[in-house]
Parts: sequence; C-alpha cells; structure tokens
Amino acid sequence: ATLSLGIAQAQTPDLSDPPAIEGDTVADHGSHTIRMGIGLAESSPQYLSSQYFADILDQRTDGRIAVNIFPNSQLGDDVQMMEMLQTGTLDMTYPSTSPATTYVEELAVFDLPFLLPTREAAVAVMQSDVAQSMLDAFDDTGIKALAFSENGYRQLSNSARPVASPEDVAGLDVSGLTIRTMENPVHLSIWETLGANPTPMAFGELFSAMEQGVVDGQENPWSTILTSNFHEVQDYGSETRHVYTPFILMMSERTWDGLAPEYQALVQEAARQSAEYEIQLATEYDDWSREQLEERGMQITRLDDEQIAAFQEAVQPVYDEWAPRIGEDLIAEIQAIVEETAND
Ligand code: KDG
Repeated sequence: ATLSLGIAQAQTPDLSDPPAIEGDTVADHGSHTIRMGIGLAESSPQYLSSQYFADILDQRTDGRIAVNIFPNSQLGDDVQMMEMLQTGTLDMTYPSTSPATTYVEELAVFDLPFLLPTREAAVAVMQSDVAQSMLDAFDDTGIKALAFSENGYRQLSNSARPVASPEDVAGLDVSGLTIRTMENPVHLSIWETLGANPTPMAFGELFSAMEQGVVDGQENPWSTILTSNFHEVQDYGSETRHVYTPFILMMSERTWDGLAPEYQALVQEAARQSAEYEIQLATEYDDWSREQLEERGMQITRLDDEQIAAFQEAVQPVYDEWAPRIGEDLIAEIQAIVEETAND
C-alpha cells in the first residue's frame, strides 16, 4: 500500500439508480440531434438527470433522438439560453424559475422568501394545477416549458465573516456584504432589505467574481456550492434556506414544432420522468453536500428556529412590496397547498 495523505473525497453521495426505462420503442419519425445547455457542472443533479432524459430518448427511439448536454454555462447563462430557445439557436435549457419571470410573471411567487418551508410542500406546489398553468403560460413566448424540478433551498455563502443574523449581513460597524443575486427583482429586494449590496450577475461569471473579490458572496443550494467548487473561494456558509428555487426543463418552440406528435409525447414523458429523478437526486445531495463542504474547510453556521425567525421578520417588507404585484390570490393558493402538506 502507498502512503496517501489526502482523504479520499467522494464525487457524489450514494445516489439512487435512475428508474428502469420502460415502454416500447416508438415508430421511426426521423432523426434529431438536440443541444441542451445547462448552467451547472457534470456532477450536479441537474446534469445527471439531464443525462437520464437523454438516455430515455435514446433508448425509446433506437438512437434517433440524440441529446447532447453542454454543462457549466458554456453556451450562455439562463437569460441568454432562454433567448436562444426563442430564436431557435438552441434546443433546450434548464433555468431557475427566477430569471424566467420575465416570460411568466407568476413564477415570481417562488422567489418570495420562506414561502415553502419543506421539500414536501415545494414538491406538492410544483405538481399542482397552479404550477401546470405557469408552464402553459409560456405558450406564446417561443418556449415550450416541459416540467418543474428542484434547484433547491438557497443558502448564503461569503468570504468575509460568519453570518448568523440579518445584522451580520448588513454589517453594522463594517460594510454590508456584496452579494451576487440571480437576475430577478424579488431577490434584489430581499438582499437590499437585509442591508446587503446585491449585484445581479450571470451564474457563469460568479466563480471568478468571488475569486477576484468583486463580490463577497452568493446564495445557492449546498449541492451547487459544492459541485461548482465555490468553497475554494468562500470560507463561510449559513444555512438560511431563505428561498426554494425550482428549475424548469424547457425546449425551443421551433424544435418542439419540428417533432412528430409521437416524439413530442415521448419528450414530454421523458421530461416528467427525469424531473422526478432530479428531485430525488437533489434531495440525496442536499445534506451530504453541506457535510462535504465542512470537510473541505468551509465554516458552516446552522441557524436555530429563532435565528431563522429573525431573518423572516427582517424580510417582511419584501412581502409588503411584492405580494400585491405577484397576486395575493396566487400566494394564498400556494399557502393553502403548503398547509395541506403540513396537515398530512
Ligand atoms: O442551469 C441553471 C443555472 O444556470 C442557474 O439557474 C443556477 O441557481 C442558479 C443561479 O444562482 O444562477
């Protein structure tokens, strides 16, 4: 045996295998190559489930539909890739709901802080008729929205100091943290309200912005912080769980219209199956990623109920500002679904 000083670090947690691909091969309706651009890395649940989506289509069309996945924002960020879907220069992408609010405003309900307290509630909302109608609302945007899945609970990380309270974000005696946000006005409002200096920025530019000190921090699920190696440039993490962000798997309307109806039905089915698998992978990744980050030297602050309540109270003005614009009825509908899951 050789002397090994480093601790072997697993690349992924113990992941469930993808469900067996069932169903007959569909008839030959011609061959298609589909290019899919995603923001996250090869080890992410987003990539692994996209690979499963590709496998389903490959197997059920005898290789006639090939899906090529381009990870790490190499084709562009969420905003750019959605625009490429509209013009037909890209076939598929997998953005967060937050930058997609420019197409379907109602999606901003997911940006409200502390709205979805449990994953069970989040999944129930994503599977609801309200959520389906948000997917349908893409219909004349040039984008075919196929399925919701999980980006996840967002957690704060930064390179300046441990954060356990809104005061730590605002920095009272020192300056407020400069926090990169997604390109979304509710997120801007959250971080402004907390006394930070929010800076909207494309995900692909984030690592170097943190490395160069352009921003102090960012917020994303533990799995993204880990699989994008943010811990290399971020010493502190805080388990704030302030927003649950879904992903939407989407296709260019032009690509969709070019598919035979039987292929369309298959794509829709594969999207649902892979989205379900993605949620499972994201769940398996979540706590494991936090532990991995700690092992790799990130100092992570867990917040107790009282500390979370302090954040919740501090961001109340975000609701006052945004609830009337997003729609009180829509928010009430979502809250009713959340309550149902709490009573089960
Ligand atoms: O493909 C998705 C990513 O590009 C992005 O949505 C990840 O949550 C994200 C962020 O912070 O931009």
